[in-house]
Amino acid sequence: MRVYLDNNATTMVDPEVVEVMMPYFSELYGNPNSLHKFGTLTHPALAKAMDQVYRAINAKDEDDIVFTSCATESNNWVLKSIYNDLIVKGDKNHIITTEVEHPSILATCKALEELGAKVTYLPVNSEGVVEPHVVKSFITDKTALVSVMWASNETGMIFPIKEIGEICKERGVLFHSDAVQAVGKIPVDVQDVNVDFLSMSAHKFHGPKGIGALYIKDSKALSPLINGGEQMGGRRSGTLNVPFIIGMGKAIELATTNIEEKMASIRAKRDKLEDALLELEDVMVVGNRANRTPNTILISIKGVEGEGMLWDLNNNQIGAATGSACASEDLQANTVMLAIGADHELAHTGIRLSLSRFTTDMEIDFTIDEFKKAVARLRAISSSYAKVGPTPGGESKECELHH
Ligand code: C6P
Repeated sequence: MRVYLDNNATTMVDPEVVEVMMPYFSELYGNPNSLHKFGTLTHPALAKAMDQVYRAINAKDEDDIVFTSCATESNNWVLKSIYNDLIVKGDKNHIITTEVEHPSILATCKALEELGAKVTYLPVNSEGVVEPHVVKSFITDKTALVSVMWASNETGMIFPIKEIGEICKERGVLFHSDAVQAVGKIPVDVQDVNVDFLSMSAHKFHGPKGIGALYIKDSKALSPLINGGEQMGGRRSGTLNVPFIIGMGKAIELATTNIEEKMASIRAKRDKLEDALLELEDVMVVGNRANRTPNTILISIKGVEGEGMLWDLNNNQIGAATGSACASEDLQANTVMLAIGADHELAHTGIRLSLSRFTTDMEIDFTIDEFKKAVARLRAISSSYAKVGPTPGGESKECELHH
């Protein structure tokens, strides 16, 4: 058996999604901007896909959604264009974000700091979440944008987006949320929260890689990141990626239809896995499961290096992660665990397990067995665990780290 538990990195494309995309490669391959039938024949499916994305997040106005190549592009677009529009050309100088955002936010902020922007990286609490009063206390008259993720890719913790949105509205500050790990996993309704910009990515909800979107409330002005032709109203140029947009539409529709039922089914499997792993001595899961996306567990296993654990699981046909896929090659400590106060040793013990609606009970049972065996094998050869041994009374829990 092979078990894929890295669905926060990417997901399998749903076969139903592949099916709707297929005709748009070699049959209906026209450029939608062409005036002949080859082009215009793509219009109905594109309009349907647009509608599917609108419905999924309850966007209302025409032109509020712009397709991009991925969430990294959506995030870069918002930050760089706000910098140009309100900092270079306006009288603001400040952007607020958090210490635990995805690198597509953090690295972009660092680049903007080099150009002269002032960026505040907000600390998070012991569960890895930024608290609304902290956001409020850092907003000044010079703040152009607040950017806070909807849910963490590392821990699954859901952020208080509604409250933060209200604070931004009161203070007249634009609010962006990177909702990559929320859309398709939990309900996201842009009418229910005050969010001006929202990033999403199809490959996180069983759509293809290489297609994302940016929701722009009331289609507000945002200078383009990519200049060129008049596609997407000149806001994002480049020939439309027809099959991928159609795939994203179908994928978001499948993920968000009866989402509560889907969440309950994934949550039951996640909780079964988590409860079983918490039976091990000296393990800790970051964050209260009630406030997490239903598919995610970030577990720390005392005395077991994350990379060693991954290697062992991989040898036993289980794909997991130590954290964000784009930070995994250089064997960094888990950045969210560091942000919530773990020391370097502990932050190297994090393992992220992320399920999907395709994860089966059999796969969970198999993972429980293999995971427990791997922990026993690795602890037996761990010099630090062997020296100190289990913590007396080291019962395991779902918990908060304390600074
Ligand atoms: N996170 C992970 O292993 P792209 O691939 O550009 O569409 O999405 C980037 C991105 C942006 N924001 C968040 C919160 C994300 O989780 C990701 C992708 C993967 O956690 C790959 S690094």
